[in-house]
Amino acid sequence: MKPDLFEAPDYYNLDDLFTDEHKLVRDAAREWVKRDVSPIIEEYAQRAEFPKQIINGLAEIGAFGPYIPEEYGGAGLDQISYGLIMQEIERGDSGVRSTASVQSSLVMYPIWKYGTEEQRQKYLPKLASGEWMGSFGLTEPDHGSNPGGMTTNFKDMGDHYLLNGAKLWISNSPFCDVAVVWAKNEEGRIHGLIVERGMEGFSTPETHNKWSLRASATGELIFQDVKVPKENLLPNKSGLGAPLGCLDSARYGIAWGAIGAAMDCYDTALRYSKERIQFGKPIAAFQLQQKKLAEMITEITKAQLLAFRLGQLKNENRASSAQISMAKRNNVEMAIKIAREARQMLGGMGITGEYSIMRHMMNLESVITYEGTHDIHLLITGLDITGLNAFK
Ligand code: TGC
Ligand code: FAD
Repeated sequence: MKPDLFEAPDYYNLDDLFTDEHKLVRDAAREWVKRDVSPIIEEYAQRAEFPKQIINGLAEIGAFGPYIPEEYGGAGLDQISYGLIMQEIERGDSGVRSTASVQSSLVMYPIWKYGTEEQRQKYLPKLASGEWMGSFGLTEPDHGSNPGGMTTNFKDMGDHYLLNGAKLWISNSPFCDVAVVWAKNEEGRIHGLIVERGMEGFSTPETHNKWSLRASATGELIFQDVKVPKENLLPNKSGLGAPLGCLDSARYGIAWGAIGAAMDCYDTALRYSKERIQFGKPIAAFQLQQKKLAEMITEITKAQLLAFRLGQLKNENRASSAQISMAKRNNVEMAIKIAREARQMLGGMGITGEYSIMRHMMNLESVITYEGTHDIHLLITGLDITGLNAFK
C-alpha cells in the first residue's frame, strides 16, 4: 500500500469551533492511525483478519469508552471528542472503528448506564484498557431490522438464569471475552445479560467469506443451556428501548466515522488526480474530474457541520434518536457515494489495494446496513415528521 500522506480537508474552518482538547484528541488519533493502522490494514483486510496488536493503541488514544467517566477507566471526554476519535479511526478503516464502536457504545455504555456499581467496577476498567474485549448480541438469524421479535430467551432457575438462543452478525464475537446479550424472560420482556467466555454452552463461531469489513471479525453467539449468574443481569433498564438506547450512541459515532472514510477517499482522489497525466494534462484539470472533487468536498463539509451540531446537542443531552438516525443515514450515504466516485477517478488503480478507496467502498456496504439499515433510518425520519408508523 502507498505511504499514508493524508491531509484532512476543513473547507469551512471547523477547527475554529473545536476546543484545544478536541484538537489534541483528534490529532493524537490521527497520528496513531498513520503510524499503526495505515501500514498494516490493507494486508489484514486482504487476509480477512482483525489486527489484534492494535488493541493497546486503541485503548491509549481513548477509543474504548471515550465518554465513560475516568473513575471507570474511560477517557471522560465530551461527545465531540468521541466523534472525532471515530472519524479518525474510520479514516483508517471502518472495521477498526467497528471494534471501537462496539466496545464503547454497545458494551461499556449499557454496563455503565444499565448496570450495577459492582458490574461497572468489574467490567469497565478492563474493557477501557482493552484487557477484555466485548461484543453486543441483538441481531438474530430471523430478526435483523425487527429485533423486538427476538427468540433468544432466559428462564429463572432460582439461583441462576438459563440462556438459550443464537445471535448472528456479531462484530468482535470470535475473540470477545464478554458479550452483552439481549434476551426475553419468561414474560417476554427484553433484558441485557453479561455472558462471559468460558461459560458452558456458550460458543462464538466466526462468519467467513465477507467481501466487506474484512479487517473486523464477525461471528455468531450461540447459547445452549448457558447458566448465567443472576448478578450478570443488567437491572436498570429493560424493554427494546434498552438496546436501542445503546444504538443511539453507536449510530452517533458512525455519523462521524463515515466522514473519516469519505475524507480519505477524497484526499486520495485529489492527490492522484493532480499527479496523473492523461492527454498531456493532470486529470484534475478536466472539468468532469473537478465536478466530482467539488461535489465531494461540498458533501463532506455538509456532513461535518451536521455531525458537529449533533455533537453539540448530544453534549446538552438534547439529541433525539431521530436526529441521530438522520445523521447516520446521510453521512454514510455521502461516504459511499464519494468512495464510488473516487474509485473511478483512480481508473484501474482504484481497484487495487495500493490505495484505500476500494476497501472503504466495500466496508461502507456494511456500515450502510448495520446499526439500522438505510431504509430503517429513512422510516425513522418519516415516523418522526408525520407521526405515522410505516414499519409495520
Ligand atoms: P418501537 O415500538 O418503535 O420501540 C420500542 C421501544 O423502544 C423505544 N425506542 C428507543 N429508545 C431509545 N433509542 C431509540 N433509538 C429508540 N427507538 C425506539 C421506544 O420508545 C419504545 O419504548 P417503550 O418504552 O414504549 O417500549 O419498536 P419497533 O419494534 O417498532 O422497532 C423500531 C425500529 C425498527 C426503529 C427498531 O427496531 C430499529 O431501530 N431497528 C433496527 C435494528 C438495528 O439497528 N440493529 C442494530 C444491531 S447492532 C449493530 O448493528 C451493531 S454493528 C456494530 C459495529 O460493528 O459498529
Ligand atoms: P433485514 O432486516 O432482513 O433487512 C433486509 C432488507 O429489508 C433491508 O434492505 C431492510 O432495509 C429492508 N427492510 C426491513 N424491514 C423493513 C421495513 N419495515 N420497511 C422497509 N424495508 C424494510 N448486529 C448486532 O446485534 N451486533 C453486531 O455487532 C452487529 N455487527 C454487524 C456487523 C456486520 C458486518 C454486519 C453486516 C451486520 C452486523 N449486525 C450486528 C447486524 C445488523 O445490525 C443487521 O444486519 C441489520 O440490522 C439488518 O438486519 P438484516 O441483515 O437481518 O436485514
